This record gives sequence, C-alpha cells and structure tokens, in this order.
Amino acid sequence: MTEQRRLDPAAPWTEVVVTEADWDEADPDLLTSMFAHLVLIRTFEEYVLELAGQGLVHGPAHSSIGQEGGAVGSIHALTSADTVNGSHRGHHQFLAKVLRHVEPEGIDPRQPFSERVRDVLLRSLAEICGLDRGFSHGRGGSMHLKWTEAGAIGTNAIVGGGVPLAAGSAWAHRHAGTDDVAVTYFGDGAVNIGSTLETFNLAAAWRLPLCFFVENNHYAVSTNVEEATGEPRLSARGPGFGIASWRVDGMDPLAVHLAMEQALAHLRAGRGPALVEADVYRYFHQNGGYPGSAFRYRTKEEEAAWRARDPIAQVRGHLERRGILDAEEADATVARAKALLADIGGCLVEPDPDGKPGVRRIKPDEWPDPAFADVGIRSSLDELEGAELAEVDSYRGGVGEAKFVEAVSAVMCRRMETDDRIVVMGEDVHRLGGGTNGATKGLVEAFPGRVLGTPISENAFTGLGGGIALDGRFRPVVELMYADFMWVAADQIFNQIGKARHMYGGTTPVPLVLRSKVAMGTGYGSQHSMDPAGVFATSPGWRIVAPSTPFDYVGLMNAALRCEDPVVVLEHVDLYTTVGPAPLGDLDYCLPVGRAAVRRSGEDVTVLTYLAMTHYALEAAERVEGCDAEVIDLRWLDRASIDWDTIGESIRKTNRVIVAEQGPPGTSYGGWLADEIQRRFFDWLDAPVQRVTGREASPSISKVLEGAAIAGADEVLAALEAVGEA
Ligand SMILES: Cc1ncc(C[n+]2csc(CCOP(=O)(O)OP(=O)(O)O)c2C)c(N)n1
Ligand SMILES: [Mg+2]
Repeated sequence: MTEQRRLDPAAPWTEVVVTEADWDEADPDLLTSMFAHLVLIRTFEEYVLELAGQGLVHGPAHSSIGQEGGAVGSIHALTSADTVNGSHRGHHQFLAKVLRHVEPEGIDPRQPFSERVRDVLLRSLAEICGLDRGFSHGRGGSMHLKWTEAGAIGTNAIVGGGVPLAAGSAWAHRHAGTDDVAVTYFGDGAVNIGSTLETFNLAAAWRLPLCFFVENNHYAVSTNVEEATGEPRLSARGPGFGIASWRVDGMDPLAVHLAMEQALAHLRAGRGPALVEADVYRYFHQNGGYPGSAFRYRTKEEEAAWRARDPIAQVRGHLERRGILDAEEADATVARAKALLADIGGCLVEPDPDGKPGVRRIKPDEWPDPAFADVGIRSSLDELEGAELAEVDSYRGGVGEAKFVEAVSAVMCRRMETDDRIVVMGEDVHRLGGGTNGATKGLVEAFPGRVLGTPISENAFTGLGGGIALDGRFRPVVELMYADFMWVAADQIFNQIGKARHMYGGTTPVPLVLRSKVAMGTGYGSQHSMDPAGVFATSPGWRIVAPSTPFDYVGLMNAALRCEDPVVVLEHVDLYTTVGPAPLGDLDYCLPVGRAAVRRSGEDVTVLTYLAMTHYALEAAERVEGCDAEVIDLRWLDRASIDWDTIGESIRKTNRVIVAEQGPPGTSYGGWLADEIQRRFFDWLDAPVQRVTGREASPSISKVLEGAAIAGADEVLAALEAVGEA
C-alpha cells in the first residue's frame, strides 16, 4: 500500500475579494479617476462601434465594452515608466495607459476634460480608423496601438504574440537597474498558446518583473473557456510555473486595483513574475456591435447577469453612496464624454457629399498618402554614418589567417567590451566553452550577466530579444542553434520582429541580431540542415548577411550590430573550422552595407553565390575547362541591401548568370533573385538565368543521401560546363 503525500506548488495562488469596507476606505481621488477613465473608454468604444457600423473603420474593431474594469483598475496602479502591451482587444488598455500618462494625477470627472485628454483620444481614434494623425499614421489601426512615450509598447493581432515581447521589456527594465515592470494583457484564448506558456516559463526562470494579466472574458470568439481547457480557473496556470498568481473579479475595478497593488509589490521587490486573472465579460460579439447571444454561443440571460455587474455602475454606485459624486455630476461626466467624442469625430469624419442624409465619410485629408505604403520598412542606415569601413585589401591593420569560428567569438567579445548595451542569448551559449560550436567562447567569463543561456523555447527567447530591441536600451544578439528552428520561432521572427518597424509607423528601431547556424552536411538530417536565406529574403523587414571569410564575418557582424534593423547573420558550420583571411589589427571596422565581393574575375558567366557555396563555386571555377567564370560573393542578401551595381556590371560583361546555392529549390534564395535579374537585365542576357540548387527533399541523415540532396562544387561544375558547351 503506497503512502500518498500531498504536494503543493511553491508559488502562492490567491483570490482577492473586496468588501464594502474596502470601498469605504478607498481614496476618493482613485475612485473618481477610475470613474472618469471608465466613462471615457466606454464612450470612446461606443463611438468606435458607431463608426464601424457605418463602415468607417476598415477591418475589425474588437470592442472592450464590458471589460474595462480590468484595464482601468490595474493601470491606475502603474507609473508612466511601466510598460504595457496587449492583443487584438486592446483599446481599453491602451487608452487607460495613455490617459494615465497625460494625466498622471488622475482625471477629475467633475472638470472639463483637458486638451491633453482630447488629443490622445483623437490620435487613438484616428489610428483605429487608419488615418494619418494616428500614433502609427494609420498603419497599425485597432490591433496595433503603440505610443512608446506613454509606456504603451504595442498591441498585437497575433493571439499571444505580444507576450514574449513584454518579457523583453521587463528584462530591459531590470537590466537597466529600475524597479519598473511590464504588464502583458491577453485573453482566456491566448493563455493556451505556446508563446504564452513558453514565456511563463522563461519569465519565472529569469525572475522577470513581468505581470501576466489574463482578461478572462470566458470566450475566445465563440469557444468558451470550459471547452478550451481542462482547468478553466486560468490563474491555476501560474503556480505550475512557479509564478505567484492572483484571481480577482474584473467587473470590480477596485478589486482589480487592490490585487494589482499586491502583484506590483511582488514584482517591484524582484521576486519574479506575477499572474493576475481578472474575470470579465465582453458585452458584444468578438467584433462589431451585436451581442454574442445573436450568434447563439451564449444566452441573453447570461449576458444580462454580467451586465448587472457593470464596472461603471459599480464605481458610480459607491461614489454616490459615499457622497463623493452625485447623480447629476455623474450624468454630466457621461454627457461631457459624449460631447468630446462627437467633437473628436468631427475632426475625422464629415457628411458624405454623395451620400444620403446622415451618411458620413472620412475627411479626405485625413488619409495617409498612398506613397507612404512602403516608407520605413527598414532604417535609412544613418546610424552607420561615421563607421570605420574596410575591405580586406584596404584594411590598415594587416591581414593574416584565422579559424572562422574564432573570428565569431572574437568580434563579439570586442563589441561587448566597447558597447555595454550588447547582450547575447540562446541555448547553451553560456556553457560548453562557448556554446555547441565555440562561437561564444570566452564571453560569459568576460561579461557575466550579459550572456544568457535560455530554456529551450525559441518563441519566448527570440520574442524576448525582440522586446529588448524594441525597448531600445539594449542590443540583443539571439542565437538559433540551428536555422530550422526559425519555424519554431516563426511568429516572433516574421510577424513581430520583421514587421514591427513598418507596422508601428516606420520609425521604431528594431536593433536585433539573429545568429543562425546553417548546418548542411553535418548529418543532422531533414530538420537541422536548412538554409534560411530564401525565407528571410521574401519576408519583410530583415536584413541578411552571409559571410564566407573570417575577415568578412567581423565586418558584417560589426555592421549588423550598428544597424537599427533586425539582421540575420548566417553562419555555415562548414566554415567554422576553415582558416581564412582575418584581421590582425583592430576588430572595429564594418563592411560597407550592400557591397558584394568579386572573388574571381571571369568573362563567360557570372556566378552569384554566398556563404560556404562561395568556396565550392570557386573550386568549380578552377576545375572547369572552357568556361571562365566570374564568382560574386553576395554577402548582403536582402532586397534592400543587395549590390545591384556589382551584379549589373558583371552581367553586362558576361551576359550569363548562374545563381548557386546549396539548399532545395523550394524555399530557395535564388528564386526571387533570378526573377529580379531577368527583369532588370533582360537586354544583357544571352540565356535564361540558370540555377544550381540542392534537390527537392530536405537532406537525409544517410551520408550518401545527404550528399545527393545538397549542391556543392560538382553541381556548380556541371552548370559551368553547360555554359562552356553552349
Ligand atoms: C495565433 C492566432 N490564432 C488565431 C487568431 C484569430 N483570433 C483572433 S482573436 C481570437 C480569439 C482570442 O480569444 P481571447 O484570447 O480569449 O481574447 P478575447 O477576444 O476574448 O479578448 C482568435 C481565435 C489570431 N489572431 N492569432
Ligand atoms: Mg476571451
């Protein structure tokens, strides 16, 4: 007969229940300001629904009506320096944060609303309508609300997508030596997604000052929380991760406020993350102005029961009961808020001259200029001005030889020495003498606290890096142990990091370096052998560098670390152990952005290649007979940085092109490049652009099959011979 021992999680799990006595003791200024916020946000949201109903909000408008209590109660406990982000349903959190920022002492509901309040509401409404005077010039709209100055670091349309980014913000707060915190708001649906769960773990492991604020409104679109999880008490998740957790009635803004104060005391004391689950309810369906019951996934009775506990009515009731505000004053607040919204709306919309009476349109001057569509996808590169530039033949410090992987760790060491902002993270980067390949050798000893071994959670730690980059105080260098793991972190890499600058208006720097190991030929098989260049090149926002020599690695890494854009630095394991030209002097030079290197001059064909394939192409060019190949090592691969001048000059001479890469044709880099070349240089081409690629399948583990799947010198040789015979 076994003995049963009850085990309890180490982290506490508490429900905060407010009593009448708490309401009696609450600071009148807190209650009046919460009331003003609630009324402003509710009125704002009603106005958004009105505009949406008239087709004046392009795309969804996820209303927060009914669940304002969670945001208002919690944000009244924050300072301007604390940061918040949220998800698709984020108007209420954003508004509460920016209102708090412009009126940090609170808003008096008895007074006229200030110009500052009017201004932030106007800019918020403009953003939601997709208009130029919005915070992101209408690029972000309803689901991407960001005003960094106010600590509103960006809402997000990917469920759970903002959670790792908030962890980055929390990390930056702590690393900067402050007691500021980050709060990430998300729903009962988002609590089940990997990025959220991974971030629970990472934040707890690293004791980050991050509050996971779950707005449990009981539905994810039409799916209710009981059918989506085995434990619908969502704050139960926290203790399993070692996170102190609170549950509170979110329809009661004071209860939320008091629970949040407890959570904040825990966070500011450096005791690790906190989770607050606020039980709330959205009165309407997922989107638009119809109640959920109209779509039959819930009943009118259920909706009425929640409406009976309306957060505004609750606060108002206590204000009146305590004689702080009388009914007339409260009604006047509501009337003033309605008038304010009508006034703000009048700045953005007008009667449609071609429409029936009552039909409105967006004022034409309020739209962004269509020419703005592509502005600010990447930085202008002003930040590289004044950088020391060098090429191997112009470098003054002398060029010797070194092992490639030593250049990798040496340049990072040098940069971390000169730039305190740099922080390196990834799996095992802090152990094994510099990670699994020695690429981070010596760093942890030299820079303790700045070389962070992460738990295996690519979404969480890549996103955390993204959050640090967006914060701006530090420069994250994230290592992906194998390039294939980019699919695991795909949301953070492509939806978040790559799109953030543009989506939030085109000016937000995202200085993140992603070191990604390309491990073709190592026998690690189908899931560890990809070349990610093609995927990055066809995704927005990223710059891509592909060094083929130690000298270039140093210069490209320096440029990447100086750049305000996300840059993926591809590192091919075939190169790690090779010896090549390397600087003998300083490690401070950059390679010029967008400059390719002609590695071999030739007359008959231009071979465009990169990374390890450069060496195989050069080998083939030496072996072939009857074809004089010019081999160009592209080095900068992305659309914005590729060197069309060097490519064009070569094509005008040879009139033939081969794009050579090792990986399969499917996700290949050469596809888009060949397409560009045939249009740009059609008049100079004597033959279609030829491509050398691997086979269709991802490489297998069997050495023979792997060799067959990956292209190398033999495949380039065959392509050159074909040119020679033509
Ligand atoms: C990763 C992802 N999956 C699905 C969606 C589509 N979607 C948008 S909101 C939503 C429901 C989210 O529910 P919850 O997290 O509870 O937030 P709520 O809408 O209730 O505020 C879904 C499925 C999405 N945007 N992102
Ligand atoms: Mg929900």
